[in-house]
Amino acid sequence: MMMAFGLVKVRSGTVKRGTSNVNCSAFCSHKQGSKRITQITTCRAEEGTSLLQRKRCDGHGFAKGDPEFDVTDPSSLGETATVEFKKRPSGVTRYSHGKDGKGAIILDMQEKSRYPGDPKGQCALGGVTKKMVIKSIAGQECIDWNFVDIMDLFDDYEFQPTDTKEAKDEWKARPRKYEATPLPCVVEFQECKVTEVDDEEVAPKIEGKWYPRGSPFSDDDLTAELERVKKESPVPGDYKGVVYSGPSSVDDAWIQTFIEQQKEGILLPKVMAYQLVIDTIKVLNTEKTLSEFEIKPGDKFTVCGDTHGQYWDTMNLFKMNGLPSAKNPYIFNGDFVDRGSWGIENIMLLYALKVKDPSSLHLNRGNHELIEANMIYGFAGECMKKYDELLFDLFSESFRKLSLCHLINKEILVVHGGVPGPNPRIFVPGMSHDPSDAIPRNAVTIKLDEIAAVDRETELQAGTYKAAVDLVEGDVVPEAGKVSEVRIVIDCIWGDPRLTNGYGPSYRKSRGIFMFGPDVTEKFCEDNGLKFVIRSHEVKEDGWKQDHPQLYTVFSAPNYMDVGGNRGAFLKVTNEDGELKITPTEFDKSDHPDVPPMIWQSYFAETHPHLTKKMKKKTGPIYDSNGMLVQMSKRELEDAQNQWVEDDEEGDIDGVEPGKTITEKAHT
Ligand SMILES: [Mn+2]
Repeated sequence: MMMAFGLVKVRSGTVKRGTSNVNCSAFCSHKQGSKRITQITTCRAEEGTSLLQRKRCDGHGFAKGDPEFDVTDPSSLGETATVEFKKRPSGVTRYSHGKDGKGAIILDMQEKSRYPGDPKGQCALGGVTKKMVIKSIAGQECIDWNFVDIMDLFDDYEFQPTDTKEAKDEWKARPRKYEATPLPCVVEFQECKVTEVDDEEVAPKIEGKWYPRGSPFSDDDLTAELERVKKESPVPGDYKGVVYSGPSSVDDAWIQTFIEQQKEGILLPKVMAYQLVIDTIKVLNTEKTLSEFEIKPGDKFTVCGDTHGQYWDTMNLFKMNGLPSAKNPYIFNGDFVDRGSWGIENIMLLYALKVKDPSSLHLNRGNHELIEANMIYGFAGECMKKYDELLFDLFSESFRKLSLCHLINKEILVVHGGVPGPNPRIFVPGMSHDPSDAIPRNAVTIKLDEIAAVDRETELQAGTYKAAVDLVEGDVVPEAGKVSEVRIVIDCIWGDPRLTNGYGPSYRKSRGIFMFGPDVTEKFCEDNGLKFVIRSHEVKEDGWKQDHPQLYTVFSAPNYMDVGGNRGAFLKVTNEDGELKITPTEFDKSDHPDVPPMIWQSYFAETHPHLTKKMKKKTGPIYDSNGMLVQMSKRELEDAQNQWVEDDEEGDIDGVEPGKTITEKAHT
């Protein structure tokens, strides 16, 4: 029996929410040299125009919450104002565009002349006001042109002192249809009716499109899905691989054959894949948020870190250290999928081993066992390409049932990210990792039984993180020791250690995730009677690191993303006459077929544009968390721009209330 969960219960709508969705998103790909760039943006431009304009060097362009207007509708237009400009800039600090990327409206401007001859006072003196659109430039009617063309023709911008020479050169060299109009020039502006956009509005679901399933599967649901797939997708006649017909069909020989066939690209047929995931759900159902097991004197177990779809490295790890068995038990500490391009192969092998013998392979949930991450970093796309959308929903269900941590001999806690801390921690966004950045308001250690009591079956989304650091209204200092379940979940799967004492904001996401110092680890271990904490979640040069005297990191994806240059590692824990000892083993990358990481991300973006607003390629200059431009060389800028980044400013999963976890607990 499951309990009503978490955020919905704890927060019940009284919390100040973070950002939410805009009304729609545009999606566009274009060629840049031989490289195909795919951009996701939230502007309402027609395809190919004015994408991510807010990041233009001139600072103009559409941003979330900008009003809507339609310059092609004459009834929305009013009085005009005409100004002769003798200098640039005009004093307008931000233009945005309207429907279909057309028109240029003034959203911000200097509203007075600060001294005689102030060029930035030209607009204000000429009677131009906010919410006017540009009607014509030097006699050229352009009111309904594409935004970028109007901007290029008027050329009304100024470089910021922080703009690099490279950024300026690149900006000047951008392709443009119109050169800047020579000065002096006469520009006509016209009033325009606008519709203000409700920033908190939840995007309506689009009929006929796939959305992640927001409710759990009952036993009957699972049976019905399996029956459906049996009918719709019988095993192909030419399938030559292992047969999965339930946990008892898996033995050592089955596993060996399965490993080999996946290497050859032979996946389990759909109906068997469904059955394996469903059986895994049933096994995980019987496990706990905090699972425990015992290592007897003379015995050992192995802790592995992130494997991230690097199937060839996982196979190598098993080759080195043996397959899981009663005498050789393992914990895989989360992040099995995403990024690497063999997430399905990796997780299917782990799930087959899990159902074969649940007590010889233990699994923890990582931050990549979340729908939010899987829709950004590839696994959703991979699953849909190799199987289908419903199987992805089943995977998500299985991920929600994974343990958050494992406790070994009551002495070692294994958790993906970090140790949970008090709530709230005051967090000043964008500051350095200074201990005073985040001050525990109540210095109470979270106890293991509190972690064990957390209902782990939840999904987090962008707004959840922010909501988890916002204070509940009227509850400035919560009762000592009371920490929301969602806070514990976030800390367990997202936290990172740091070298200095105290807590600080993490470099991950914009807010709501913390780093913790050696003093935090020490106190957590002392108050919980622990000897060590083992976590993963961060790439380390040698595949492992003793970050704090009582805290180890282990990471098992060598040459992470094909470029990390790091080794992988696993940690062997042995019981020597009652004393637990930790010994690392490092290993190098394995060769794999010539398929780069992250290929499934683009596939998901192409097939599910309505869900891809949260991922984008960085374009234009790079800003830090304070919104300041980061100075970097052209090379560094190119590298930075070539990375997919999570747009966590852009909020939550479509159709779900911002900040809420998406799983509604319908079970009784
Ligand atoms: Mn991780």
